[in-house]
Amino acid sequence: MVSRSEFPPDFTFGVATASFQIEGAAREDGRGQSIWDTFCREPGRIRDGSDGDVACDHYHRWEEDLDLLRDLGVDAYRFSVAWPRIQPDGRGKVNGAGLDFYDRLVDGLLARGVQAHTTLYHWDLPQPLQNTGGWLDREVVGRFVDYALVVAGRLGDRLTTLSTLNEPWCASLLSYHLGAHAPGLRERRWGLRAAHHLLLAHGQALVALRSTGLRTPLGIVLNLSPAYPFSDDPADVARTAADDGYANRWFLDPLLRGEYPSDMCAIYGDDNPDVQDGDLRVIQAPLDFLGINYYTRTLSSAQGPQRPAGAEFTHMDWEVYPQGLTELLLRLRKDYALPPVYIMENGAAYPDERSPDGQFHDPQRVAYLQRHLAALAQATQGGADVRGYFVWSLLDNFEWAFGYSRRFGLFHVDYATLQRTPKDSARWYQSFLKGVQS
Ligand code: IFM
Repeated sequence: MVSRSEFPPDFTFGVATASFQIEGAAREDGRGQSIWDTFCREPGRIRDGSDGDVACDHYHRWEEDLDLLRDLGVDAYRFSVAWPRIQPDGRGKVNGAGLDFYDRLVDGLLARGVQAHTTLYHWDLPQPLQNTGGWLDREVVGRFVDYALVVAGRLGDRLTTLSTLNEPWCASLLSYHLGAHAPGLRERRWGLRAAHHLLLAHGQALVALRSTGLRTPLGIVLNLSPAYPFSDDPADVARTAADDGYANRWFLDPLLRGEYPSDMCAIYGDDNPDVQDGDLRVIQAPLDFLGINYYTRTLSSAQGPQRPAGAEFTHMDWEVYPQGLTELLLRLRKDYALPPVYIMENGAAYPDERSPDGQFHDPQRVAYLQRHLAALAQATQGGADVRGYFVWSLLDNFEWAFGYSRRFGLFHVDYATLQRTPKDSARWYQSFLKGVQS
């Protein structure tokens, strides 16, 4: 049981999406190619062999999608801007048609009484920048700052928040070390170098945006997965600290303390990134807010991550562990000087099927959302300064290396017809937002 009244009256509730996952229109109106267009063409990278060429066709159906948001009754919508629509070459010439699209989108949101929360980079790097090394090349930092200034210059006056990066862990370690995301490289030192350049790009963009007099609150969004020891065996406990360092502290510490965690630097040895004088001061530029994406925890052991017996798992094979959200928020409050927090993503994939009555009944997703909202309410009552919560996602969409085989949406998307159908979870969220107790 959770109700809206357990949250402060000005708490923001929304839903989130990202450009590559929903827009489609991959070659229209001057959009350039991104690293994900390339990655999708490489055999074996995407589980169902799909790509983002059409996705949910949001680029053409954005008005219909904004009507869904309005009817859902959300306060806010979080979306990302596709850098290749704004600068097809990743540098220099700005594509006016790309900027116009987001300009219309923001105006369309405001006309429907929905706040706009924008992310500048949700992983679709222009391919021309990858051709010169992508995030391995320090030069990209300056290109990101230029891009950030262009977008903020056009949209900034109407945005409620502006985030530089979504989940730099995914854009660096998952992509350059573990090889699961574009560009699919597999060297730890590359993952760490990419992470450093992403953090530097974030910090430099913050400094540059503030120097323009922009008043929009600025932040970054991290995916955090708290690590718990499988047992009290010292080897499991040591692995827990290392997993936490790899996934969480490697990003939290430089952003909020101006240093990389020394235990992890000792583990990484020669793989540590080249940190130049002044880099960490820039990375530590004050945040107006910290965005957190929470889905699950890690259960760490010396043998690798464990699956707890008797636990529930989503279609991503992620454990459903709501109390991890409460504990994470309370721990962060204790360990860091935290700015206000937004939960920028939380949600669950389940293999939704249309029932004989034509509807999508998704009780597991409803329960997942209820339980995580209750965990969040508990954290705020325990003193965590959280200002908003966004469900991932408005629509079923392109789930990266899983293609279209994982559905996170409140609205089902039929990829043959592109028809959107509300699932029970959409109706549940709508009544939660209206204040109905459930
Ligand atoms: O779909 C992704 C999103 O792009 C980033 N955060 C996690 C989601 C689910 O995997």
